[in-house]
Amino acid sequence: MLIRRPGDIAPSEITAQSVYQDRRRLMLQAGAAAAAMGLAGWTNRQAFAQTTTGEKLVATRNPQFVVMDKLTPVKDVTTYNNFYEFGTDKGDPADNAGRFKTKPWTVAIEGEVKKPMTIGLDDLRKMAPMEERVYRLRCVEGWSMVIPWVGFSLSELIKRVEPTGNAKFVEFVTATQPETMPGLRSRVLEWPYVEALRMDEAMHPLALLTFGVYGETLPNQNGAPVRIVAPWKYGFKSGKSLVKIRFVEKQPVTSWIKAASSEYGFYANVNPDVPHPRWSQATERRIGEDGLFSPKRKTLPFNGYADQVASLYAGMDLKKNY
Ligand SMILES: Nc1nc2c(c(=O)[nH]1)N[C@H]1C(S)=C(S)[C@@H](COP(=O)(O)O)O[C@H]1N2
Ligand SMILES: [Mo]
Repeated sequence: MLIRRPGDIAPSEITAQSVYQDRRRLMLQAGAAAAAMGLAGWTNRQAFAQTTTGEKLVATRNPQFVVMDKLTPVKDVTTYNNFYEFGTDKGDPADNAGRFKTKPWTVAIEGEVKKPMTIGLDDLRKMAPMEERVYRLRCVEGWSMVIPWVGFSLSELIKRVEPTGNAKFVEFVTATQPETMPGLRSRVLEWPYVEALRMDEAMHPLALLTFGVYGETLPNQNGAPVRIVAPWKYGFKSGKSLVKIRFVEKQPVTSWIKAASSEYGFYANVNPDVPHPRWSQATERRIGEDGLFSPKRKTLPFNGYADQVASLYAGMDLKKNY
């Protein structure tokens, strides 16, 4: 028999991206049978721990944007979250985001553009072909994940709305639904959660307008129905549940800068050489993989994307522009 027990399979083999896709197809065809035959356990859980609301998103994997690290199990991706609008504990978003309303959904695109528009989610999704990309995500708190997102480059949207010469920054305004977001009652941050990128950063092909994860639409706790992912920056730059994209001339004051400008800067590029004032950023813990006693994992400059993005910051002092 070719059936092997999970214990016989090397972890690297189990979670390689290609295996994930093959397994996904295989499991869809023969999920129950495979489970009964002994491929159950965490293989199955990893493929299907997705929340029940997810719909399949057809996407083509773009190998140019796939890191080879082991994928973080979907269970961790969808239950260990930062989404302060739903509470500040890691489990709060998964526990509290169930009532969040994502239908109907529109995104207003305004400011310094020739073609401002308010666009419905379905039309937004059709702006460009969906791709699957595997990115590292590094939170400023010192943990990281490896996540298979679904979306397309934000630049696709930007090109269509034709920014004027005055557009120097892009501001992302995220949802506020007081009836469904218990965290809005707390004053940890100023709401709405606002983030921003410089125009050239927003145009970089890595900056992903993201609609899904693990082959399905985003769970609410991950920023449904549409969010940004800028993988070379600390996770807080990647605003969830976008309702407005504004093109502006002046550098926006983001929620985290308002909350603590000495701790969180505008650029927030992942940088092991620039410690947070209260902790080092030299190492990280990979969620779902590294335990308390695992050796420290080195954090990479620009989260490992230096080859692709370092030129955006040529001549800039990245200690000053943290
Ligand atoms: N609207 C909003 N977006 C947000 C946050 C938030 O609290 N509110 N947290 C950020 C932080 S700190 C991180 S690390 C990432 C986490 O994304 P994930 O939960 O999908 O891994 O979302 C970012 N986007
Ligand atoms: Mo974060």
